[in-house]
Amino acid sequence: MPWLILNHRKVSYPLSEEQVKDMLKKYDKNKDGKLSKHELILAFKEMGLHFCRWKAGKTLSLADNNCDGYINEDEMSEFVHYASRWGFKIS
Ligand SMILES: [Ca+2]
Ligand SMILES: [Ca+2]
Repeated sequence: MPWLILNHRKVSYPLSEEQVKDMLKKYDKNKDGKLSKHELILAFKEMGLHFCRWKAGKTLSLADNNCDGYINEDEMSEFVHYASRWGFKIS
């Protein structure tokens, strides 16, 4: 299992893949079990990332395997694998 460190307001702490998924699920505002582009933007903003809109679009183009325009739980795992480029650090 990958371990991630999220740099958020200068506090770094290790995160497992499950913890990252739990964090993302909190932003599933309409509780449909998947993240829309709008929900991704909110999540990235809260995580303190820059270029949230661009990253939300990028997340959909990279991780949306079934091309329905949403990120479901399986696809969140895809996100975790490349999230290290965006201020997440794999220790
Ligand atoms: Ca949703
Ligand atoms: Ca999808």
